[in-house]
Amino acid sequence: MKKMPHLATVLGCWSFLVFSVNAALAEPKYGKDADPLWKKTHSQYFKNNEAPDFWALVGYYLPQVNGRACSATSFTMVANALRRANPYTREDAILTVESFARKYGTEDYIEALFGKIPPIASGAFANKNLEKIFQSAVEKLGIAKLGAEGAKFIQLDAQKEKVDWAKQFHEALVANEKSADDFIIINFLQGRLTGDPEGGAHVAVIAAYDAKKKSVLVFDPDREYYEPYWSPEEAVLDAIADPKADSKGQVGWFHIKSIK
Ligand SMILES: [Ca+2]
Repeated sequence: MKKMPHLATVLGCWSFLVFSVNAALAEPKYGKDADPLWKKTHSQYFKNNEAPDFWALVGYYLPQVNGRACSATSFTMVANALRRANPYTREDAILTVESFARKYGTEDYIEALFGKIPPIASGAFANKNLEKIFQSAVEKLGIAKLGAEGAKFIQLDAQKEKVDWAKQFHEALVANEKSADDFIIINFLQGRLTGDPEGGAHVAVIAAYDAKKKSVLVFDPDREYYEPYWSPEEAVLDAIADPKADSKGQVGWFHIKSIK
């Protein structure tokens, strides 16, 4: 995440003002809970598993276009992956973050993404609002006939114990790994995984689940600073459940799926 002076907002990708700190430059880029893909720490996973989500997503792995666009970028990747088998013509364009937002976003969402005024008070990036936008988009894109079935925000129940959350998240990962007809987009505290204390509230796509190592491959759209990284399942849940991951206490993940 980063070091541009960014009027971060609890409603954007990053949750606080960030400025360059020279001392931080001596720290390694990745902490103990993030292994970048190039290290091949999970090479056996790719030898022994189909990795359906990874192969469907990798061609559409996008960088976020600004500090507010992590959720829009993550959804755009997923939408393209779910539309991959469409009978495209030469004239058909692949969805970009901007075309997704302008075609399927609401006026306040577009303003929150690209406008001059930071989206502090609009609520445009609240998870329940994003859920509505994603639901509308999957329906209009032909991904799901009923958008509400194609895009859901799975909110962790605050009344339940962490052990229940762990079970719920594990079951979601196992089910999601079975096919590229569905994807999980997580709302999480980025620094909990990368080790960078400046990494605030963020959104990314899960590209794979290594059940043997209980590890999650995160396609982080913050590509100016990160490549895909593997993180322990338990750490990813911690990052999702952290109260700082969402200003309204709506912690959880999005489940986007194709329903024909
Ligand atoms: Ca899947």
